[in-house]
Amino acid sequence: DPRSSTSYYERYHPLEDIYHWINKTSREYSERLQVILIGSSVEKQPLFVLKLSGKGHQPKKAIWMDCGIHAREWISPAFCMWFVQYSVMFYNQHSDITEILDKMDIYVLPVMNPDGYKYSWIENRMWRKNRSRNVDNACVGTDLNRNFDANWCTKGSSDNPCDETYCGRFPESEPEAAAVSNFIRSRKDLVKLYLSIHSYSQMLIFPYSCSYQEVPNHQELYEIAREAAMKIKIHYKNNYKFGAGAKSFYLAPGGSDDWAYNLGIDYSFTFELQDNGRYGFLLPPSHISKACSEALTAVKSIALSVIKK
Ligand code: ING
Ligand code: ZN
Repeated sequence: DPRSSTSYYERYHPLEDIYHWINKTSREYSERLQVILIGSSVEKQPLFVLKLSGKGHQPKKAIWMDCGIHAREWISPAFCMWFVQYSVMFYNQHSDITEILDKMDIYVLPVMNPDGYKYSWIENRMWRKNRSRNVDNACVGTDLNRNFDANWCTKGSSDNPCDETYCGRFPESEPEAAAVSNFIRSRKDLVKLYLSIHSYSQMLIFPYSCSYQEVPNHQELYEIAREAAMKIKIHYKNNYKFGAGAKSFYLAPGGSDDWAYNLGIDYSFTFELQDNGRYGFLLPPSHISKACSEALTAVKSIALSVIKK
């Protein structure tokens, strides 16, 4: 059909399509991909992780990457899908992804918040939180990126269920956050790099966001982020800011990146993809290709930096 000149990866997809894609892709590339069920959401949607691996013996060091913590950030699940497709297509063709996959397994969770994502397609395009009910409050949803155990529910989050940054009843009270935490804890000695993909504002953020304190390897994280941002600038002429979350941007306690860092994963980054606010969360499909390509450049740059340590 000449009218559909854009590929599957240059469109946004509803939740059911993403589940179908996970199934199809894992069967098509069974040599490279394994599906792991790590838990389920409040509304009992499965949380599927795709494990990407190259050649070589198990167990290997690993990279974790999650997308779609926040429902309305549609470019984020689109990036996880883009990344998986790129990896399986260009393994053994592009030296960078081949080297990465031969040295590290990559766990990709395309949609951490499936209930919220679905809700953002059907009911409210600007929904952010998950869809958990509160006992004595009509307001729905917990902010999953305030529900992790890192200075949980302090300044920069809210204990009011009606707020967008509601921290939940206790750390990991939400099944989506608990599933991710439990899975990573169970492989904590293997996971060397934690990546969490959000939008928007074009930033590469590293710990801490939950306090103004500087982490011990701040300088190293700063250099890794700077190099990744520089590559985006060179190849895509786009500007990404970078820095420690709270100091450079704003306080955000209970985030997954800080939790992962405190668990002992020394390389932990949150990406904020395109754009800078022109379209915000409503990034048009025509921008997916460039947004994902530049983010891919940054992911590869950071992964190769970590491998070289
Ligand atoms: N931003 C993230 C949030 O949870 C973040 C991540 C943390 C950004 C700290 C900047 C500083 O607020 C979005 N867009 O969700
Ligand atoms: Zn977000």
